[in-house]
Amino acid sequence: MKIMVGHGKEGAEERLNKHGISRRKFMKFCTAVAVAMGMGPSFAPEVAKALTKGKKPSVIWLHNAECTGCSEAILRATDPDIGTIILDVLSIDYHETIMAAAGEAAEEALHMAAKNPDGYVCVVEGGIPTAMHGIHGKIANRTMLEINTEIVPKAQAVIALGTCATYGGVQAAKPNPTKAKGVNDALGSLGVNAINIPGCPPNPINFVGTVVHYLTKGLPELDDINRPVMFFGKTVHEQCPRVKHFDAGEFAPSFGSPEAAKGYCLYELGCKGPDTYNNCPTVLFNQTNFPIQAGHPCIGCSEPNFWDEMSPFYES
Ligand code: FSX
Ligand code: SF4
Ligand code: F3S
Repeated sequence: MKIMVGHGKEGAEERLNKHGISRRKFMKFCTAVAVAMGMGPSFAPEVAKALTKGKKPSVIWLHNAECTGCSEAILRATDPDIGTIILDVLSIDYHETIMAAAGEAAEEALHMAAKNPDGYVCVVEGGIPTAMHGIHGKIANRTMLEINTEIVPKAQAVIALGTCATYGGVQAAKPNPTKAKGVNDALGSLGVNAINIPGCPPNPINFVGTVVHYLTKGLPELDDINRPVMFFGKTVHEQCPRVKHFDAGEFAPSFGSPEAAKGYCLYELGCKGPDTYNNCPTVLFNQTNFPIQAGHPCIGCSEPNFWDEMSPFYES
């Protein structure tokens, strides 16, 4: 069972065209990915090639304790419709949110995908509840811990997508009654070493860029908490459009104030941009906006334990 966009003899361009993604839009997206990867616009044709040519990697996409915002961020992205591109580029053989199959047929799809002789890549969303042998999260009468323990260590590459899968996320906030953990924390003893793409939600471009890097150059360079340096090498603050006001000591005193509207720094309203590593200010969501540009302080959503360590969110 496949849930991807059709994979007949027609080329990827025709398929994407059918879904309203013109070559122009596709190349614009590839340029955005190339720039986010730090490769410059001239790498765009390589991105396009990686996304349209060659064998499609089989992907098993697991869901654990989460809000599903990570999948939503990809599937709801517009201009271009990144979801369509992802579904065309990867052979997503199991994904609980979007697969047509349910019940035993869905279970069968998981078993078949796990037996793929060519192997598979695993994308994991959500924290893994580990208390009481994982009893707090079950799918098809198996704990998420059991499913992840079976599927993730055998994958050729593992991407932990979102702050929940990378570091535990909201369900790992104190007192963390389910003992939810990120993938590497929960499964590291089994040899799992996932690439972490945090963010609540993560930026879809960071996910696509990681996939493109994996397809063209292998695993990307990671920092000490397994984040690709190309996306998480700088703080939000270093790249922030309000930083000149920070440097000038110009701080917005309240939300909706004339100073906030003029672009003054949101530090006194609780901004955690100086302590948060992510590329939101340059990559933007939907290539349009990000929290600080929209007038909301950064709450540090891509940092480990941000619910505990970055709160209270509206105090500096
Ligand atoms: Fe967590 Fe993702 Fe935040 Fe939500 O799957 S990173 S709660 S956007 O959905 O896991
Ligand atoms: Fe730094 Fe936040 Fe101020 Fe931007 S709004 S300059 S990230 S403190
Ligand atoms: Fe998250 Fe801060 Fe970016 S809250 S989306 S890391 S601006």
